[in-house]
Amino acid sequence: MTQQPAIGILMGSDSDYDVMVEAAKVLKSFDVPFEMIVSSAHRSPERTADYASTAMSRGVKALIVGAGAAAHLAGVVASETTLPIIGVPIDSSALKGLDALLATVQMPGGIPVATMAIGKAGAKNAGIFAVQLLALSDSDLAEKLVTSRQEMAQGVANKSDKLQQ
Ligand code: RP5
Repeated sequence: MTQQPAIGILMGSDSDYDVMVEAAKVLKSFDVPFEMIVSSAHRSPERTADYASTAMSRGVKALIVGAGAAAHLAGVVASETTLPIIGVPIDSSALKGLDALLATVQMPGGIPVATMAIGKAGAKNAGIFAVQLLALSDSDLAEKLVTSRQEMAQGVANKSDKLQQ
Protein backbone atom coordinates (compact mmCIF):
# COMPACT_ATOMS: atom_id res chain seq x y z
CA MET A 1 0.00 0.00 0.00
CA THR A 2 1.32 3.48 -0.86
CA GLN A 3 1.87 5.60 2.23
CA GLN A 4 -0.03 8.87 2.60
CA PRO A 5 2.35 11.76 1.77
CA ALA A 6 3.45 13.72 4.86
CA ILE A 7 5.17 16.41 2.81
CA GLY A 8 4.24 18.05 -0.48
CA ILE A 9 6.94 19.36 -2.82
CA LEU A 10 5.50 21.91 -5.19
CA MET A 11 7.39 23.61 -8.03
CA GLY A 12 6.41 26.27 -10.52
CA SER A 13 7.71 24.43 -13.59
CA ASP A 14 9.15 21.06 -14.50
CA SER A 15 12.32 23.03 -15.26
CA ASP A 16 12.68 23.46 -11.46
CA TYR A 17 12.95 19.70 -10.95
CA ASP A 18 16.76 19.45 -10.90
CA VAL A 19 16.81 21.80 -7.90
CA MET A 20 13.74 20.50 -6.09
CA VAL A 21 14.84 16.87 -6.34
CA GLU A 22 17.41 17.74 -3.66
CA ALA A 23 14.53 18.08 -1.18
CA ALA A 24 13.09 14.79 -2.39
CA LYS A 25 16.45 13.02 -1.88
CA VAL A 26 16.52 14.13 1.77
CA LEU A 27 12.95 12.98 2.42
CA LYS A 28 13.71 9.61 0.80
CA SER A 29 16.82 9.19 2.97
CA PHE A 30 14.64 9.66 6.09
CA ASP A 31 11.85 7.41 4.72
CA VAL A 32 9.39 10.29 4.79
CA PRO A 33 6.54 9.80 2.28
CA PHE A 34 6.06 12.78 -0.04
CA GLU A 35 4.45 13.87 -3.29
CA MET A 36 5.87 16.10 -6.03
CA ILE A 37 3.58 18.46 -7.93
CA VAL A 38 4.11 21.00 -10.71
CA SER A 39 1.79 23.99 -10.52
CA SER A 40 2.35 27.66 -11.25
CA ALA A 41 1.13 30.73 -9.37
CA HIS A 42 0.71 32.54 -12.68
CA ARG A 43 0.13 29.89 -15.36
CA SER A 44 -2.22 27.62 -13.37
CA PRO A 45 -3.56 29.67 -10.44
CA GLU A 46 -6.69 27.55 -9.87
CA ARG A 47 -4.72 24.28 -9.79
CA THR A 48 -2.30 25.88 -7.31
CA ALA A 49 -5.07 27.17 -5.03
CA ASP A 50 -6.87 23.82 -5.16
CA TYR A 51 -3.74 21.85 -4.27
CA ALA A 52 -2.77 24.19 -1.42
CA SER A 53 -6.25 24.42 0.09
CA THR A 54 -6.78 20.63 0.17
CA ALA A 55 -3.30 19.49 1.26
CA MET A 56 -4.03 19.57 5.01
CA SER A 57 -7.21 17.51 4.69
CA ARG A 58 -5.17 14.85 2.85
CA GLY A 59 -2.76 14.50 5.78
CA VAL A 60 0.10 16.62 4.45
CA LYS A 61 1.99 18.29 7.34
CA ALA A 62 4.12 20.88 5.52
CA LEU A 63 4.75 22.08 1.97
CA ILE A 64 8.10 22.75 0.30
CA VAL A 65 7.53 25.26 -2.49
CA GLY A 66 10.11 26.26 -5.08
CA ALA A 67 9.90 28.76 -7.91
CA GLY A 68 12.17 31.04 -9.89
CA ALA A 69 11.99 34.57 -11.34
CA ALA A 70 8.90 36.44 -10.03
CA ALA A 71 8.56 33.66 -7.48
CA HIS A 72 5.11 34.24 -6.00
CA LEU A 73 4.27 30.55 -5.69
CA ALA A 74 5.25 30.00 -2.04
CA GLY A 75 3.38 33.13 -0.95
CA VAL A 76 0.27 32.21 -2.90
CA VAL A 77 0.33 28.71 -1.44
CA ALA A 78 0.81 30.17 2.06
CA SER A 79 -2.29 32.32 1.55
CA GLU A 80 -4.40 29.19 0.88
CA THR A 81 -3.43 27.07 3.91
CA THR A 82 -2.25 27.27 7.51
CA LEU A 83 0.28 24.47 6.93
CA PRO A 84 3.93 25.54 7.39
CA ILE A 85 5.35 26.65 4.02
CA ILE A 86 9.06 26.26 3.28
CA GLY A 87 10.13 28.40 0.32
CA VAL A 88 12.99 27.62 -2.07
CA PRO A 89 14.08 30.44 -4.41
CA ILE A 90 15.31 28.93 -7.69
CA ASP A 91 18.15 30.34 -9.77
CA SER A 92 16.36 29.94 -13.11
CA SER A 93 16.35 33.52 -14.40
CA ALA A 94 18.86 36.06 -15.68
CA LEU A 95 19.10 37.44 -12.13
CA LYS A 96 20.34 34.04 -10.84
CA GLY A 97 17.74 33.65 -8.11
CA LEU A 98 18.13 37.00 -6.37
CA ASP A 99 14.75 37.97 -7.82
CA ALA A 100 13.22 34.71 -6.58
CA LEU A 101 14.79 35.14 -3.13
CA LEU A 102 13.28 38.58 -2.67
CA ALA A 103 9.90 37.53 -4.08
CA THR A 104 9.78 34.50 -1.77
CA VAL A 105 11.14 35.99 1.44
CA GLN A 106 9.50 39.43 1.48
CA MET A 107 6.08 38.32 2.66
CA PRO A 108 3.70 40.76 4.31
CA GLY A 109 3.21 40.30 8.06
CA GLY A 110 0.60 37.61 8.74
CA ILE A 111 1.44 35.10 5.99
CA PRO A 112 4.88 33.56 6.67
CA VAL A 113 7.08 31.63 4.27
CA ALA A 114 10.18 30.04 5.88
CA THR A 115 12.60 30.88 3.09
CA MET A 116 15.74 28.83 2.47
CA ALA A 117 18.89 29.63 0.46
CA ILE A 118 18.81 30.01 -3.33
CA GLY A 119 19.10 26.81 -5.37
CA LYS A 120 20.14 23.27 -4.52
CA ALA A 121 21.44 24.02 -1.00
CA GLY A 122 18.10 25.66 -0.23
CA ALA A 123 16.15 22.67 -1.55
CA LYS A 124 18.30 20.28 0.49
CA ASN A 125 17.80 22.39 3.61
CA ALA A 126 14.08 22.58 2.91
CA GLY A 127 13.99 18.78 3.03
CA ILE A 128 15.90 18.73 6.32
CA PHE A 129 13.72 21.48 7.77
CA ALA A 130 10.60 19.49 6.85
CA VAL A 131 12.04 16.44 8.61
CA GLN A 132 12.78 18.61 11.66
CA LEU A 133 9.14 19.71 11.76
CA LEU A 134 7.92 16.11 11.57
CA ALA A 135 10.50 15.04 14.19
CA LEU A 136 8.77 17.22 16.80
CA SER A 137 6.17 14.46 17.07
CA ASP A 138 8.20 11.47 15.83
CA SER A 139 11.01 10.24 18.08
CA ASP A 140 12.41 7.86 15.40
CA LEU A 141 12.88 10.78 13.03
CA ALA A 142 14.42 12.85 15.85
CA GLU A 143 16.99 10.09 16.44
CA LYS A 144 17.74 9.84 12.72
CA LEU A 145 18.39 13.60 12.64
CA VAL A 146 20.95 13.26 15.45
CA THR A 147 22.64 10.36 13.62
CA SER A 148 22.70 12.37 10.40
CA ARG A 149 24.45 15.29 12.15
CA GLN A 150 27.00 12.89 13.66
CA GLU A 151 27.70 11.38 10.22
CA MET A 152 28.10 14.86 8.75
CA ALA A 153 30.61 15.83 11.43
CA GLN A 154 32.49 12.56 10.91
CA GLY A 155 32.57 13.24 7.17
CA VAL A 156 34.25 16.60 7.78
CA ALA A 157 36.83 14.99 10.09
CA ASN A 158 37.53 12.26 7.50
CA LYS A 159 38.14 14.87 4.79
CA SER A 160 40.50 16.73 7.08
CA ASP A 161 42.40 13.49 7.87
CA LYS A 162 42.83 12.83 4.15
CA LEU A 163 44.55 16.20 3.73
CA GLN A 164 47.20 15.11 6.25
CA GLN A 165 48.09 11.94 4.29
C1 RP5 B 1 8.91 30.11 -12.70
O1 RP5 B 1 9.50 30.51 -13.89
C2 RP5 B 1 9.28 28.67 -12.53
O2 RP5 B 1 9.28 28.33 -11.16
C3 RP5 B 1 10.64 28.56 -13.16
O3 RP5 B 1 11.69 28.68 -12.20
C4 RP5 B 1 10.68 29.78 -14.08
C5 RP5 B 1 10.83 29.39 -15.53
O4 RP5 B 1 9.82 28.47 -15.89
P1 RP5 B 1 9.84 27.80 -17.35
O5 RP5 B 1 9.69 28.91 -18.34
O6 RP5 B 1 11.15 27.07 -17.46
O7 RP5 B 1 8.67 26.85 -17.34
O8 RP5 B 1 7.53 30.28 -12.73
